[in-house]
Amino acid sequence: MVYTLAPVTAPVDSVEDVARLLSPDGTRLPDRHLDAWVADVDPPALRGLYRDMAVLRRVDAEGVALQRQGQLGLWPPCRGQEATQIGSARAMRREDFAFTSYRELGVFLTRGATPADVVLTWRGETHSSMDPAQVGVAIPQIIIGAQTVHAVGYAMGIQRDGAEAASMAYFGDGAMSEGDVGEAMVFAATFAAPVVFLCTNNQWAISEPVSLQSRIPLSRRAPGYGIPSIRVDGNDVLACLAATRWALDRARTGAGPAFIEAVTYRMGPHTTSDDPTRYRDAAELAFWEQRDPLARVEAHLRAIGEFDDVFRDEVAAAADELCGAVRTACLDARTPEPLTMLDDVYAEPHPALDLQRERLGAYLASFADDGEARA
Ligand SMILES: Cc1ncc(C[n+]2csc(CCOP(=O)(O)OP(=O)(O)O)c2C)c(N)n1
Repeated sequence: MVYTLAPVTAPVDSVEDVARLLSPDGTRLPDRHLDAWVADVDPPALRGLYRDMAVLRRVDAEGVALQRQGQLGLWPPCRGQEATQIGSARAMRREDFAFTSYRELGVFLTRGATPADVVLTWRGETHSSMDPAQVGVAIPQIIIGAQTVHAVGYAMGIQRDGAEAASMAYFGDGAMSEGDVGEAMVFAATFAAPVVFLCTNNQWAISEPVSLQSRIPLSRRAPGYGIPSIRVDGNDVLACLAATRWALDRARTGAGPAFIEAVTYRMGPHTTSDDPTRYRDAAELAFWEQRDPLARVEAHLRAIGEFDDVFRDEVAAAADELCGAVRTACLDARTPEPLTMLDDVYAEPHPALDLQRERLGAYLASFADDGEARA
């Protein structure tokens, strides 16, 4: 008999209660579960992870700047979350497929999104600038948690195809309060779907702290669905890489879904429309500044003699180049003909869509300058 008459109702555990391989000061720590999954990560590979994170940070800052200059309608910054995004995305193979929210810029870049992909949607020029099949990432999801259901459906498809691949569902701590996520986890567990749930716990869902939404660490919810889980330091790129490799390997080899809670922090606002100083205090920000994901890899690389000015300049040049291309893609954007937005809705002709196209066409024509169209 299982008794749950006294469930845990203490507030969420400490953010330090996580599996980690790199401490905030850059010390390499052993971990009996994670070590084997990053045994191949030598100094060049670690430098590659640092480069990815540094480039991501710069491109993210460029997005904020472009929004502030009026070139983009909105931008959801991911500063602080670089290790979670790069570590997990680098664990994926080409044939795996990711379903993300709007904040996973690092996942898009890692999967090969182009500079135009990064900005055109936020500029309002297109519904989605990416071709999901090419990038291996579904179009960014704005509906909180909806992508988890899509990821499970895709994983069940993989399973039926007998393919050795997996899908990844990225979502935030706030999404854990959504029904979709619960449904996704029930289906994933029931069908042993090859899906990895990666919950980026960045402590806040806009102005609501995670402690309000969850009495227990989010990773502890997964076993209730029959899904194994791990809670890792989301600011530790090595731990994120290791945990995701573990989870993806399970999924690809038929052992079913896994859940990762990456404990991190959103350093900036929720989006460029938000003012976090209204709901967060400076001490909290200072606490997380000390746990910066890039600083700890740099400290570690310096300690082992792998970080010098040449490398720093090389990383800066790579970031400059990509930021330049992103800015050019933004400033050179051409607004497409309005009717083309209906082009890719269905693969085959559809009468309802034809009617919509006709009506929209007539509406647009009503703005024409010649009196004839207006009459
Ligand atoms: C179904 C749904 N409800 C509400 C919203 C409004 N909304 C946009 S972002 C957000 C907070 C999401 O927080 P979290 O899941 O922690 O992700 P984060 O933004 O922190 O990455 C909310 C409630 C939405 N987009 N979709």
